[in-house]
Amino acid sequence: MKKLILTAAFGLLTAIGIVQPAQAKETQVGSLKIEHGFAIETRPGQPNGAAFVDVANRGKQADRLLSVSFDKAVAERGELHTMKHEGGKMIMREVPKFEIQAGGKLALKPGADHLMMIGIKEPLKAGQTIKATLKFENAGTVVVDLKVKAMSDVHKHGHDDHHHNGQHHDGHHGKPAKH
Ligand SMILES: [Cu+2]
Repeated sequence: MKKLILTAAFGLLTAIGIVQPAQAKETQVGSLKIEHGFAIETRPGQPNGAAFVDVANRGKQADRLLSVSFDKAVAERGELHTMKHEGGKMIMREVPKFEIQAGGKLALKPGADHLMMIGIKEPLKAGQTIKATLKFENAGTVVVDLKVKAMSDVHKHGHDDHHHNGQHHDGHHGKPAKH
């Protein structure tokens, strides 16, 4: 009981912005559990960035992620992106939604489906925590924390990110990538 009260108090303080949790925490909305939210640090002048979350659906009904948005001080807007092989290249495409099957999980990751931050205001720095607003068809709207990770922390997890980041800058988002 005591723990419950403390948790509730902490949640309230977090909601009004007094407590900054050190770790991006998991968030529950309806039958969805959202966790492991992160974004990748950006270089000065880099216009766009990528962010990721895991969404587990413990319900009996499928749900859909319809949109993502960010604090205006962080990024102008957000898009849902997927990666597709086209003519031997990986191309990013905006999609209208991501499906989360009943009992299933949506796992966004570098080189695959991701959240795109368009029009970044200040470079994202590793260690920072930013907020993203996710809008689901059934579960509604929820704000989640995204921990900003260093590029080097993300790259060691797989070779696919390389293509991903290359495409971010060679593709419709502008500048060439430097590695
Ligand atoms: Cu993208």
